Amino acid sequence: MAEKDNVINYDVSSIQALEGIDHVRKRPGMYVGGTDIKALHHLVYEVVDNAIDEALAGVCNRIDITIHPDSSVTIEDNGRGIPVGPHPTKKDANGRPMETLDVVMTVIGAGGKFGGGGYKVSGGLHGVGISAVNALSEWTITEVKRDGKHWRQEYKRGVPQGPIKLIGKVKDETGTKQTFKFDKQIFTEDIDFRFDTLIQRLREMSFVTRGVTIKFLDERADREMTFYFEGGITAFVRYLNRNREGLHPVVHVEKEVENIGIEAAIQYTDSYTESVYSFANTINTIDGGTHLTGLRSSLTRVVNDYARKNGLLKDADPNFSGDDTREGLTAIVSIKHPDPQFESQTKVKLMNPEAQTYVTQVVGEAFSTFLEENPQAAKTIIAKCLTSARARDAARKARDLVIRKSALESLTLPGKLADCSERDSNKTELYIVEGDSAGGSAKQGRDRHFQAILPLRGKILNTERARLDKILGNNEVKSLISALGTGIGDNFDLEGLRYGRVIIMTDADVDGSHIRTLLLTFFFRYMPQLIDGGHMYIAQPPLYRIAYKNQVKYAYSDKEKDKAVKEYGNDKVGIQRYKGLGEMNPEQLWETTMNPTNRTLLLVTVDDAAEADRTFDMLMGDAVDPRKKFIQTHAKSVRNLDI
Ligand code: 0RA
Repeated sequence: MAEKDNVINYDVSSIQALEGIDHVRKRPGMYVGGTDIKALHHLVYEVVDNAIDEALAGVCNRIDITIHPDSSVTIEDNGRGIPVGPHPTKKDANGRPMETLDVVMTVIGAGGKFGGGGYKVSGGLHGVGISAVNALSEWTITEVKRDGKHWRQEYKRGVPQGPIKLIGKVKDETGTKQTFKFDKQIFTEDIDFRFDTLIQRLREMSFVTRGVTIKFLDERADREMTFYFEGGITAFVRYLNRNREGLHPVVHVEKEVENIGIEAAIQYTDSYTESVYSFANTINTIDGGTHLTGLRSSLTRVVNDYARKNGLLKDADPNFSGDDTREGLTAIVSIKHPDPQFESQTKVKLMNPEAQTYVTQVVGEAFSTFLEENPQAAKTIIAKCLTSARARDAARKARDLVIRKSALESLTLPGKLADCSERDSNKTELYIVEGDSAGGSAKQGRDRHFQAILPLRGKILNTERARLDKILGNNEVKSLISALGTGIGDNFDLEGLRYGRVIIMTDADVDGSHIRTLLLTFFFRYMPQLIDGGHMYIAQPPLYRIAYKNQVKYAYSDKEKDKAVKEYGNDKVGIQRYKGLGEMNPEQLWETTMNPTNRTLLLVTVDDAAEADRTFDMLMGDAVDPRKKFIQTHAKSVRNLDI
């Protein structure tokens, strides 16, 4: 090779690509936020985000996500397909143009969308693009259908394995198919993709990306779910209000201002809670931000203006507060911004100030027009706000009274509590157990010296639907509060806590997880200090008992069960699947779940609890399996093998 070529070598793109890949692999934290399970899921989101971008550009209406048995993941879309052919500027080691597909897949920071106009809105991981996913994968196989051709390229740890191959012809089809296997050299913890985590994210994406069919198949467990939403966020609002009475039809507005897409859907209901969600580039901004502030403040302003103008608020009446205009409000605000600024890398709070200005403007205009054109609805909404304002005052007084009373009652311990003898709360534990029969086993199996048992009957009161004064009147909740000894709400005092560890022990089934969600929601809303202080835990009962001759092993996952069976050599192994805690005798429950030397406890973090709270808010119906209802009421074409 001529010397001249070597000079060029120093700044050619393929070398930049190699250095970039190296950097991602050395510093995954900078690109995907670390190497934990959250980071692992980010890999999928990043690729899906790219497909969502195609959908948002109006050139893709199908996204299929499949987790294979080896935990490799395929994401296939029918978008335009990643461009194939020589790249206009990037050069390879010999000074020749690089393959565009390789640039998109390997050059860190090249992003994807260049030249073709249109902005990237889905806000992939800090904008790093699929090249970071590729770099963190043991292997990636990319297939592109574009311009009548079907291409295939393979990468190992981000490096192309030879030239791109033409593997066939296609008719009019276009699209991209990415399969990647995350690299165990990078993700060294024993982690794997979680169906529920992915489904939650995909569901949110489908709500804010209307008209796209998102199919998710988990081949590891043969579970499948498909989302399709024609109505976008209007359907989302209807879904959230499925068990509430809407006071008027959903108000929907969609407008573009200064290249920023703004969409909102609003409906007041007869409930007492506010359910408002905000999205920026399809990402659920769980900590809100400027777009959410804009939505809320514009509603308060419009309601006050209308009420004054129409004599519904008298001169002597004070304005409605934000709390008054939010009671019973269900709303979604979703913005598509070419340059979203987030407070942190985890993208939970939007910071762009102009988003607030434009949302206030667009929502204010639309909602004010709606009130003018629908005086009957306007009256009902304002009557509701008036009631809230009055009730707020009365409720405050009533609440104080109930709290004082429950503080007094908390001096007497509930009858159902099987207390422990130790008094030093640094050493004690309270097991909150679902149902009387499991409670019985736990009482017999425990170490009564330091372990106390509180059985709860059935599902505790649905905390989202009721007001605090009602919740405090619920017997199960009352006994929980008095057993803990801390008081509640403003009167909460951690000093009073009678048990250093509060452990939720429920069955490993759907009902069990429902009850766990309810309890976590209750603690999150009314005793967050317990979670903050690291006092909340979740017990981990085993799923299987595997007996072989006179040996016994317990397995806490299917993987562990398979491993144990293999170790025993498969023959004559007795496998018992525990459907509930009640199926374990007291000794087994002690050995597997309560004995500190054997058990595993999960520490509940504020994140977990917030997640439960959101799941609860978004997904829990009162009676019907939420997913079932979700599918029946809003999806047009849905298949679901999960229920
Ligand atoms: C670069 C440019 C264009 C599209 C894409 C990348 C693209 C990337 C991914 C990743 C997964 N699916 C994808 N689909 C498309 C624009 C192409 C054009 O202007 O024709």
